Amino acid sequence: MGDQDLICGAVAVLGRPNVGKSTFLNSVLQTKIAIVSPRPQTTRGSMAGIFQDDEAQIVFYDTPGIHQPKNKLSQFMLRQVEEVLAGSEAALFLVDVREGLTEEDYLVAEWLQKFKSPVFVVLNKIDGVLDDKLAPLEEKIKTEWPQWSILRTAAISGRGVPEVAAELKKILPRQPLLFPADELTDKTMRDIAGEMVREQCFLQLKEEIPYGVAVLIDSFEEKELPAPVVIKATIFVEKDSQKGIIIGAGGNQLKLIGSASRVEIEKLLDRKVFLELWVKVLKNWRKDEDVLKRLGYSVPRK
Ligand SMILES: Nc1nc2c(ncn2[C@@H]2O[C@H](COP(=O)(O)OP(=O)(O)O)[C@@H](O)[C@H]2O)c(=O)[nH]1
Ligand SMILES: [Mg+2]
Repeated sequence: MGDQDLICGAVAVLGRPNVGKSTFLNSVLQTKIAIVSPRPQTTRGSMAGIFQDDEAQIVFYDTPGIHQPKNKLSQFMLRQVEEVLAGSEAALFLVDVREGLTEEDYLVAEWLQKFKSPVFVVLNKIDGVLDDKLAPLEEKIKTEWPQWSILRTAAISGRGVPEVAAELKKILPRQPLLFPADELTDKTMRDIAGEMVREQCFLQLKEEIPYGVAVLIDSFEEKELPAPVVIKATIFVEKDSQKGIIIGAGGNQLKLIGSASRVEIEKLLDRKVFLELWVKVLKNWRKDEDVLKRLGYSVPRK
């Protein structure tokens, strides 16, 4: 260990679907890299968000929400959580204070029982409740899991988020950096661009449709400035009827998804983007291991 080593470590961000894990990641980095929607199970793979200041490098791993698996895609999602936990020095267990402890939170806690490093229960969405409702919830958590510390945040506004980083600095080791100092994430901009298209599908399409959507970036060309970055992507759906809905009358729905995604990608890259979207049907891709692999969701065989 060198004298100049910073405080440095990997931290798993866990919780049931929709508690605000991806919002927390964006908030602690003060940059939007992880996609967020009001619906559960938006996040499919794990993603590192690398927090860096003069004292520390904290690598936060956003994970898919822990839930009862229903298909091969859910198995992939839960496998991602397992892998992140195995490589982390601490874990944040996010709870939605507006809901209190639900059955799904106990499922998350069960996963964490096997985790031997420090766990912080992060009471998120405190903007949604009065302080006097928090005390009984904290009491309950202290009784259930006395070994874990409790913190409070409103990830959406950033309240309490720097305090989480400060607490982690107290327990993480000093060691050589895990990532180069200027890196923001372990994903490529190409991957994140695809996620931003998928995010718009979650935000703009109704009911079950976004769950059957996968996005593949076919090409990502960065030409010399001032030329825009040219991105071509395919949106895969499971049924012909869904293809019609995504394209919409006169191509209107697809145009809306395209322009909103383009705005988000432009913010991320800080330059002009030209985005071209195609829609294709890939029947039942969520159940097909070979197709899942092609889309980047590979489930290892046991
Ligand atoms: N009011 C409030 N909403 C939040 C907060 N954090 C996240 N949300 C919302 O909760 C929903 C789910 O957030 P997301 O980060 O996608 O949750 P994840 O599934 O755990 O990654 C989104 O609509 C967020 O805007 C918070 O602190 N306060
Ligand atoms: Mg998420």
